[in-house]
Amino acid sequence: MDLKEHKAEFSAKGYTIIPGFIPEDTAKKLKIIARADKVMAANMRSVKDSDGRESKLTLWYSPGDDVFGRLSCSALLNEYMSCFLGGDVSFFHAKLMNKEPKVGGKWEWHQDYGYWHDDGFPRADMGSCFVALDPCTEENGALRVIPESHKYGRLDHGLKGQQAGADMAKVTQILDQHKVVLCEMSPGDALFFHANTLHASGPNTSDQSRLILISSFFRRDNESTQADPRYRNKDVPSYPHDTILDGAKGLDEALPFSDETAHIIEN
Ligand SMILES: O=C(O)CCC(=O)C(=O)O
Repeated sequence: MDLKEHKAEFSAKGYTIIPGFIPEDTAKKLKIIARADKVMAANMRSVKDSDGRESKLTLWYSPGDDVFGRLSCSALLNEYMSCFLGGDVSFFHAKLMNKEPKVGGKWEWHQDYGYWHDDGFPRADMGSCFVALDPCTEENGALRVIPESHKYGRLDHGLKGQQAGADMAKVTQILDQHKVVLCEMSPGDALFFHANTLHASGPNTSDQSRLILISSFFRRDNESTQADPRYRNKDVPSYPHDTILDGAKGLDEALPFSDETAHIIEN
């Protein structure tokens, strides 16, 4: 599929998968860097699901000149996201998310705009790019999406475990109309999805980890009405897509990491 076809799919279904968005060996090197990254580990938080199982995530609001920042700021990623959202985009945040073998938790059905709305973004012109660094399979908790759910507008969200979950009565109605798609992915594949697309994932019952990077964006004409600089347009560098590994290091400890539990976790 070319970019035009991916855009048509994104618009119709609320998501599109780009196989081999980064080369598989680059994804594997990113995984090795993440595994050894002491800054990532020091800024990692655990999020409990409604069964008490934990997922781990490290989230930052401004990209550094490291491999993860370079991927989030790749000119190609920016071009795709701007195309899918229909206008120039700003970086919002990025997060490395790990579900450890056997113990990693599930994520409830939710829309990202379900809680990003509370950060003052006027419209749902926002989206994310999920890049697989490990294989994502049903057993280790691959993402599931509900095609076309982005067309239903923002649903109410409440707390489930330490996660924001969408109103299940509404989700059930939507599920009556649309069949869930399990997004099994290989390292290097990218899933672009709209902020109103309902998504969830199961626990990791396998003996393989499930490490991924999610970079999130908002349209520049949709920055938050709040003064908080984390939610306002940011000027960040743009890197050629094939120079991701030139930032051959992990996260810088000076990055603005999330140190509070807004967004997805109850204090
Ligand atoms: O890691 C996952 O499986 C889901 C993550 C997610 O839904 C999110 O960050 O919004």
